Amino acid sequence: MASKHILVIPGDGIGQEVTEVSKQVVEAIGQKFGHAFSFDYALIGHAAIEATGQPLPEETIEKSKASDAILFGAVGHPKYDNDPSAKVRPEQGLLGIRKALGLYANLRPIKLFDELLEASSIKAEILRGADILFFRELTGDIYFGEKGRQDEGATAYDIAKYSKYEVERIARKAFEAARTRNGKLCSVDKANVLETSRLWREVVQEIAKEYPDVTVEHQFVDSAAMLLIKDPRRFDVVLTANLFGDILTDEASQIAGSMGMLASASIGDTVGLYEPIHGSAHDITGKGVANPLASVLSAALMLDISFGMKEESEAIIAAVDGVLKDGFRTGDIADAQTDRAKILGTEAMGAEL
Ligand code: GGG
Repeated sequence: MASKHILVIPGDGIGQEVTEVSKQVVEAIGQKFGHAFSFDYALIGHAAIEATGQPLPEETIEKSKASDAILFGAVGHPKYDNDPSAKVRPEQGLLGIRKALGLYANLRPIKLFDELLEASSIKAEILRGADILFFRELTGDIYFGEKGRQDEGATAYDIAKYSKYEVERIARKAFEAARTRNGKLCSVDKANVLETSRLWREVVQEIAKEYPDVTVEHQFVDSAAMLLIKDPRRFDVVLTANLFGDILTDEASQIAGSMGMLASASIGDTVGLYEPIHGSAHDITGKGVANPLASVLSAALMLDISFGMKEESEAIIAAVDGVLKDGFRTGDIADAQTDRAKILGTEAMGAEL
């Protein structure tokens, strides 16, 4: 019997609601397959600021390092969005934990369940069969460079920085994945304008020589953004930098029908962190209507990637497929054809799995 210790970091807003559902799904998998999963909790984001004054308490880092995997929710709170001068912010917790744990590769599968073809705002005939795996670099770029103000606050700057090493290690992960899929990789940058992107492209071209079986194309980010909507099936593995990956995957969530369907795995050389790509969504927090499936699919990634439990992971994906086939929907993935009686809240959707 495998024994795995999971740290649950629900964070803020709907993060708390959806993570509870995915934890219950992992417990059910434990019972069904005979695994002993133990759980602990830790604070991050606004919840941590309220309790400790810090968005990422030292205790959360220590518990993370002592765990076998992390099931993460979301961070954010509208009060900071309306106060741009706030020095302590929930998002610092998420960026900080990625940095502290060396989680440099963020895998974001854009998986379209057939039953949601009509829920997307993109035409079904363009979408059918779309299946993309994004590799978003997670610990560099403009997010982590020096930032500040000049001219008595009237000028602001954020410096984007990448080292050759940082690009190499994420590129290798993406090339390895492309090998196990369709042997196609698209690297997205802005090399016609940005120096960091020119380095990015040079390094990707260099690494590509180690993978002659992978066909590589380079796209500028503006063109990639357009092609994702126009012809999503042309993409397979997409490799990109931190900021571009953040933006493009929110856009790509529309291919899957909703942000509420997109899972992610953040990996590096130590413990993996698994989280839905959506944020804390305070507009729906406390209403019990959040879609828990992105978090549940993140738990499936955790079982597969961190624990090597492929069959268990596939059982979760099959359960998600099953509830969608049975016609159950949360509000974000319902369409005009949905039986109104089958529009469920967060907990009820979890109970159907
Ligand atoms: N679960 C994802 C989440 O909480 N997103 C909010 C956020 O601050 N995202 C910044 C980022 O992903 O870089």
